[in-house]
Amino acid sequence: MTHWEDFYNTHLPPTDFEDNRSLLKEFCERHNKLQNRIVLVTSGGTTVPLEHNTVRFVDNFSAGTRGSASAEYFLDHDYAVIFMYRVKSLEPFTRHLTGQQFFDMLDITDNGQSTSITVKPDSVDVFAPILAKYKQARESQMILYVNFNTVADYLWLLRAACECLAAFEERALLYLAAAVSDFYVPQDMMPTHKIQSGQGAPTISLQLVPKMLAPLASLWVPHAFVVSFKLETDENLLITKARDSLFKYNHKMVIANILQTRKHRVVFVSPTMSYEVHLSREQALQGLEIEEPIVADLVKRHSEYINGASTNRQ
Ligand code: 9Z3
Repeated sequence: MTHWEDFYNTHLPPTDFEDNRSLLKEFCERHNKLQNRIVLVTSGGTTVPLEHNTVRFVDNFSAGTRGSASAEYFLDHDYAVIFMYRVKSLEPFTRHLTGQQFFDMLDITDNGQSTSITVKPDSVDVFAPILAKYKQARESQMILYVNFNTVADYLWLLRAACECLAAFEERALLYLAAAVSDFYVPQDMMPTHKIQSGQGAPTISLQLVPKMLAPLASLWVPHAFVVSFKLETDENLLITKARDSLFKYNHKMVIANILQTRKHRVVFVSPTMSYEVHLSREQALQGLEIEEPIVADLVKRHSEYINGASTNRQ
């Protein structure tokens, strides 16, 4: 496996990297001065391009539901939120109005002189609270959006965000819900142009992506409350793999989930305990989202962690 430092030495940052780095710096400095709590929410799947001029790529499953819903709940708990997401995956607030839903809420009228667009009366009740919360978050500058496509984009942004979050020490929470590729084609092993089918079926050799949780938890943000997600499809592996990850990277919490049941069941695994958070059928039917209790539980644990740290320092 490539060492994490070699990865940054051999992979160019994305073209908009410096712009995003400035945005991250400015956002973090402002919220740190205000002594706010901050959370980095990663969301959506990373891609692995197979060609430099990318026509084909390998993708990781994630719609971005977990991350985008959680970002909204963290805002409700007064956290400043860095929402780092895959381009075109779900985003906080707009996630409630996807596809044609939004257009179906609107009316258009044309009296020959002017055209006006209005929200249908029966849609106002749905749209107004979402819009109000969105406006509140944007106008109070409590949320910053940065996005990625490839696993390399993601890893560059992740490190840059951590560099800015380090100053928050225990007040920073990292909520790593993005589905990050474990395998990739290194840039120096990738063809420039589209792979041609005329040359026969290609054999594509994937390498292991370095595990960035290691430097992240031990070097980049050693005082932060770091929570990672573990996605499995085999229930028999779920808890063992979550424990392995905690043991290896020494962070605070792994939230384990199975692909098919992720919307109504997760298991919190910490070094000292494990417990399940789940939604009943009735709760799901009432429209409750599992991200609400997940975030509420983490906010409580984060508070205990911050309080513990200040007691230990006295
Ligand atoms: C998750 O396990 C997320 O909960 C989901 C959310 C991706 C399942 P959706 O976006 O799905 O709501 O559709 N994320 C972590 C996935 C991951 O790649 N984790 C790595 C692993 O399991 C370790 S950090 O090895």
